[in-house]
Amino acid sequence: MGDTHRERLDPQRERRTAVASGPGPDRAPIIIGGLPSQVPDFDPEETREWLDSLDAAIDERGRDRARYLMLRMIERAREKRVAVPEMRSTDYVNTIATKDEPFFPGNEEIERRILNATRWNAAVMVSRAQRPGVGVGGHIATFASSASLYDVGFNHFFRGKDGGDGGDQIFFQGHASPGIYARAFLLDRLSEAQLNGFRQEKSKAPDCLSSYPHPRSMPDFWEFPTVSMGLGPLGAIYQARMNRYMEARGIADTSRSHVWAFLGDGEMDEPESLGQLSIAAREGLDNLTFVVNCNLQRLDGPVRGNGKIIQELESVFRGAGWNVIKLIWDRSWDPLLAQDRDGVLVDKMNRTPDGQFQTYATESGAYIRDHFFGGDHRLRAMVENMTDDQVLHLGRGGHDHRKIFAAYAAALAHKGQPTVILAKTVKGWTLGPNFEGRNATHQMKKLTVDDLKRFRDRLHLPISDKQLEDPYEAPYFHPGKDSEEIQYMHDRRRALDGYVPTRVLRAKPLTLPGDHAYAAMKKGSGKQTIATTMAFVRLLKDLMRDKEIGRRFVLIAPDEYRTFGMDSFFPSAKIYNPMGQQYESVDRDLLLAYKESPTGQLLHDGISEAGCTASLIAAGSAHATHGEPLIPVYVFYSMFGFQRTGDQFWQMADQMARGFVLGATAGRTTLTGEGLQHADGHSQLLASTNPACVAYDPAFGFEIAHIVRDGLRRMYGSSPEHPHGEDVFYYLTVYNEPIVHPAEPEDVDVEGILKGIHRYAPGTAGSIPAQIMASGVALPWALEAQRILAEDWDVRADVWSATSWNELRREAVDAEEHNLLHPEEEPRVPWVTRKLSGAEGPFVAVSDWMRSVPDQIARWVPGPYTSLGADGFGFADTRGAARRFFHIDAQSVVVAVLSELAKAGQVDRGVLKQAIDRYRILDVRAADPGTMGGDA
Ligand SMILES: Cc1ncc(C[n+]2csc(CCOP(=O)(O)OP(=O)(O)O)c2C)c(N)n1
Ligand SMILES: [Mg+2]
Repeated sequence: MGDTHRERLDPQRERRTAVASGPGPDRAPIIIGGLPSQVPDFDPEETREWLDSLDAAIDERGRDRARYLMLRMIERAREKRVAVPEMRSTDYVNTIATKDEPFFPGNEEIERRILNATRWNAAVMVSRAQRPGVGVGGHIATFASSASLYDVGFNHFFRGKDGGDGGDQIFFQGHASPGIYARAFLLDRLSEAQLNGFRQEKSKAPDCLSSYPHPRSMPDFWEFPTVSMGLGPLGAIYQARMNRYMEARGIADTSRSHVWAFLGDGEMDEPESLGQLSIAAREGLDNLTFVVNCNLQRLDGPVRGNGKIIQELESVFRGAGWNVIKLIWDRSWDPLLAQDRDGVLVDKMNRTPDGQFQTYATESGAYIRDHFFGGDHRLRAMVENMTDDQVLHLGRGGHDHRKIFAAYAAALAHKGQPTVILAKTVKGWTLGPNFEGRNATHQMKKLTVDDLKRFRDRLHLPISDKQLEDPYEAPYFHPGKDSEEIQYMHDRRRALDGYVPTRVLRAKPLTLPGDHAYAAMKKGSGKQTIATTMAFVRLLKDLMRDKEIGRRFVLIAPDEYRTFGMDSFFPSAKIYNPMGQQYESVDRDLLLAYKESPTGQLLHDGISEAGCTASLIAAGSAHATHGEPLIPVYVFYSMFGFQRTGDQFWQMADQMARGFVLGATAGRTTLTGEGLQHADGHSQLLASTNPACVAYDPAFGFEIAHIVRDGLRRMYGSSPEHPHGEDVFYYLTVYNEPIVHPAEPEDVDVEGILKGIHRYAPGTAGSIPAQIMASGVALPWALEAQRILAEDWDVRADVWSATSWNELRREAVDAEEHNLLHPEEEPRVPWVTRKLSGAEGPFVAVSDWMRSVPDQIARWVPGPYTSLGADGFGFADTRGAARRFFHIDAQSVVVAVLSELAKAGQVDRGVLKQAIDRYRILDVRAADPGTMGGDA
């Protein structure tokens, strides 16, 4: 023990350990953690012998040789299942040894010709879109760098949907879209007119193409929107997980589906790109492959000029538990690496920063000979017999079909872990010296006549100089329908189950539950007080019991099931976990025990709203992806929905995903005690900015029932207008304040509930007419104001429940637009105007939202209109104090109504001061504190 201790303090030994972990002190350690310090050395003698051998190897053969031996030892130890710590990164060479590359089954010559035609057409399409008078932009250099990565996928791996299942799910790098269009053109999937309509979606409609992958713009083509950096990788992880979930729950056979995500190396800086890697490893998603196109550049310049992005990503992914395949060098390096006995070449590769490699990509063979190979006589000797041209063409792995094939095959064969392929490429590859590796290449869109000629020569295309005289009219190249190339492409796609990308709708409409499922909601809550959140959960329980659709519900929450009273689902529906529950749950004896199961229905994505939203999107588009509709119900703190993951909701809208999104704990004053960060007074407004989002702010259970029923009908039912349902999703804000839910009125106005407003309680006493509109949790305040107004001020106010300010506005805007364009027709009166016409007196709106929410309809209210709202930051206090502070409580509504009546001359102005004093409107302490509870 004492010896061991002394040894550890021995500086000589420290030095030797450091040397053993790398050839120089500047090298980062390759073993994380080193020796476990609490493990005693039982045989110091033997240890000493091993260390002496290592020292001898270093002294006699040098550090590089010693390092090699050490790495081999580690490798052997792993083979023999000795648990040595993971290495964080490996040498800057291909992970797959040349001898381990499988047979390449393709015809390289034909594939090269196909690729050349694709490269040309992609660039020409973008360049044409730059012609004077159009100038709509596009990207050339990105696809130029990743063209082979896609082509090998298309020719040998990506599965289409003709095999009876969902095929593969492929997330294409957004701004590589020109290449995907160019390939579809060769296959006659897109016409020349469509290519000419690139980025001119209205002016060239219907012959047009969207800038990036947008399913909403091209619903038969694109499946996954990706161009908002970071959302593609995040979405791909959860798509792979959703595939597993659907399989485990017996909803679809996804066993042959593989998820491919093509990503940029710059894109990996987004927190969304890397933030959820661990879930993919934890759940063993070997149905997922990331291909990171490491062209070493982002938009402005190098991704890691002074460092090495491939090495950095290798560490990150490996640390997260992924299988990492580095694809750095093409086959022309193989003979050089084979000669590299001293490791000088690998060492040079290891030490050269990315910024320098980028410069090599722009330089001559002579420069590379001098600068890369020049520093060491052994390196110089390696290229002695090569011409400058040969040195120049020592290429990168991401452009070598055979090596790409080997990497993809290895990724598919790898079991138990997701794989990332880090493929090194040159940005702008084959586009010539003005593009390749240039810092500005990302945004360069115009090819000059000289660029075009060089490019044509490089691609060996039979296009004459004359055809290139006007660079904006450069012709597309198609080798002919019957050519060997095109036949080859079709053959390959036939063998791989059809064309990709393809989006199809083949889900059958669901048989939706009838009245019985909603019966309980109709009855109200009797004497019991429950929050609207709980009312929704009760309805959900009833719907989940339905034989037809019950199993299609996918519940999603970010570690908040308990907050929302949904822990009651734990023992029955269970939490999805592919590993099941390998421990005895601490609460196993309780009725509501925590229960994980491989067939669980609930998704518990941890505290990750981004992860949950990605699950929501994958589930909500399963009707298209796999032909099996799922009904996701995602419940979250309303503050952390649109505000935190608004871009993903936009992605959801683009992907035309459907489902129910529940902003629970809504309202700026309703979640007592939480304060500034939690008090949501604006998510309805944010929701209004999303064109696919149908948002409601219901007050009572019976309203929720009608809204959910209609949502199911619109999204999952079939109508002549929408045989496959509508591409919308529902946002409902629900609150945590317990109230008594009334039974549904006999003459309930269902149309009003669904369109956005219904008269819930006409005034019955008082003589001066007025109108109060309220939504959500504010309904009881309005009813209380109605009572006070009648009793104290002889005012007869009708109370309206505004279930959707957003929908009212949307309809009115449509009507206005119609009127603008059809002056000859009888003007359409917005529905809200019609609905409110005939209502007497001024209108006062109140809600737990900022005023902008009800103000959305101001233009169309037929009469004087004002609103009360919770503008500003929320804070922690009692509900009563908060509502008095914002002047949205019942007494404040009374004062507001009187104020409007005074303006109209219907009451004396003098009563206003009286009312303010009587209710102590300016004193937050005078307010009834209201009910308690509701923290999280
Ligand atoms: C969230 C987001 N921020 C910024 C952009 C703008 N943008 C488009 S491409 C790009 C650079 C991409 O670099 P990289 O990921 O390395 O892709 P490459 O083109 O090099 O393959 C940027 C910043 C975006 N599309 N999304
Ligand atoms: Mg890049």
